[in-house]
Amino acid sequence: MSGLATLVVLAVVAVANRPMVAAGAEALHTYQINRQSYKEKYGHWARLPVPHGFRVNAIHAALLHTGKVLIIAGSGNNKDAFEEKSFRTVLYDPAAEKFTEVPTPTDVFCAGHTFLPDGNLLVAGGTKSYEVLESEIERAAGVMKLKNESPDGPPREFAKGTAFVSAAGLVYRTRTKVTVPAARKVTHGTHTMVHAGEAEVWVDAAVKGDRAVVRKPAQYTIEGLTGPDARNLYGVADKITREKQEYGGDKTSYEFDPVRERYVRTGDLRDHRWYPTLIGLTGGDVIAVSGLDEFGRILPGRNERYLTDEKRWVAAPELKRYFPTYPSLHLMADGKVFYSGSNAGYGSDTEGRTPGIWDVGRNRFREVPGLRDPRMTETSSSVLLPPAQDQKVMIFGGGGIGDSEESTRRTDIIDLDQKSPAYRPGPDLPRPARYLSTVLLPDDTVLTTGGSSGYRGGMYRGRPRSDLFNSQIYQPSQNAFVATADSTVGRNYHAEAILLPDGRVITMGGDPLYDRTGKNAGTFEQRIEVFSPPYLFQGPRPAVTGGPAEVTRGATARFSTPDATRIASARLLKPSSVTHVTDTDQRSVALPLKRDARGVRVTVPRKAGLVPSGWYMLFLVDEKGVPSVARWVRVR
Ligand SMILES: [Cu+2]
Repeated sequence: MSGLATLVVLAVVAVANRPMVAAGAEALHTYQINRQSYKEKYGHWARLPVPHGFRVNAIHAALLHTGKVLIIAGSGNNKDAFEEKSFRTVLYDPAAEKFTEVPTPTDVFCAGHTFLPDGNLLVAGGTKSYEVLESEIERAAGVMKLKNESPDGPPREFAKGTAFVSAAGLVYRTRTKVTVPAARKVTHGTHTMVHAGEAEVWVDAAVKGDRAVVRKPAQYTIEGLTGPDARNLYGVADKITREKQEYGGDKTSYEFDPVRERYVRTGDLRDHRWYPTLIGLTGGDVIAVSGLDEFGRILPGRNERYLTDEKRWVAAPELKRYFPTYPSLHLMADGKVFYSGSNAGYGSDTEGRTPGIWDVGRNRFREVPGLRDPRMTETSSSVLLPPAQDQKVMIFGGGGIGDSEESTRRTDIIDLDQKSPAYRPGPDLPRPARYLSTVLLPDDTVLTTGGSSGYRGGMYRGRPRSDLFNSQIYQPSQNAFVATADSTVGRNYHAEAILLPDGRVITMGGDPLYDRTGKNAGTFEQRIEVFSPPYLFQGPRPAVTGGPAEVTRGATARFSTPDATRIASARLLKPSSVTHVTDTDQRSVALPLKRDARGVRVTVPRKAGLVPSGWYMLFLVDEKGVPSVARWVRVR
């Protein structure tokens, strides 16, 4: 054989062998991760087969006390779906491995949610309008404040398309109909003041282009009004421009009923809210905090309260406090609310970003020091570490404000029981991460999975994609992370992970800005994975075979188990309700226990701040850290 021929043959062999080598490595990897010894140490990931008709953009997820996972898309961050009014919600039953569709009346995309004491999921706010990018805006637009100075007569209604005219004679038409109330007469001693009635509405310039742009506050007359009406009714607008229009919030509110499996309308929110956080307080009421209003402006600290018994929202001026959107709030044992500093989405880059303890009874806020990388709290996640009695909160990763490319490996931990609580350094994450999902496990550890180093899975340090496939378990007793098996699906923005009653963790969602090449628009990740932690590969699991369906705070209760002799701990895990790395529900409460021959007697803590009323998963955990399948228990 000539030298040249040999070279050619070698080249052919090399080319032919490359895929075989790759296939061989792949086969070896598949063999490795499926070995029992590997699963015992690192756990196991599996794809969940999802029938085609049930694939949705998982924006929100919650575990209902029926054991089913509520997966809410609404319009799913898809403008076409929004315009077609195609709003989706899917229920997944992990026990029966079945999906069902739930009718979704309005666009709950980017609402806030939290569980109520009876197990209903309160879902409030959502999307009234989609964002419009600057490049798509042909006509100058803005928010017109319509004023009515006449105290006489009924509210005045103006049809969609009503024309407001500037001093320069330019015309702006209303996008919707609008109703403005009459002025109010207020008497101070001998003086009577008139407070004009006000209402706001979007207006668009009648002409295209920059000619209709107004950058300064100005007054506008309403076409067609005569006599006193022309004096009493007019518009004022801060600016009418061709700037980007943010998503607008909605004010509808529902209780999702897990038994009837449907949305039940409640009273509306007082303010429209997009990206609000909902958190239950010790008395059973809920507060809604932050959000963008119907015109895409962040609410300047106007929060409100849901009266759970009356199923309606009321203004809460006594709780006025500014937070960025989707602030991460955790209910403390004493009924105060801890703001970890985590948040997602929108807000001032200076105000409302410092973590602290919010005394909602007196509306006082005490900032806490010590958080490292304080400018990287956006899209970080935080959890109340298990058990809740320790009153420790841990914050994980996070990114710079807005579409910043930066992110951090930092974790910090704060002990809220200390006299002067301060964040202290925790162990670094293996990689810088934002949008990390954090899930409390029944053995007092925390699984962290998914996320990306760059903004929405995109560019990070020169690479076009930055999804993270490494998962790890934080062990509070060691103050360290232990690596687990890698996930196989990248999950960044709009992703969730939830503990299932059988002890596995379901992960879904992911909304990358770009595709693999980093050049074209990304597509929403609709695949679902399920992680079986190492504790599921350690041999037989303890079982809970009987016990009450309801327990009372401060009381004891007996649960039967054939494995009583090896039960080491009992935990009540409050099911997750999570969106945008924000979950005010998830918590794990330790139950002191006494064993007898055929069961355990547990004591439920007395404080509602530790064990808020609601449905919980009771897990019995053996000496090796192996949990039972959960039994659902309602705490009153
Ligand atoms: Cu969002």
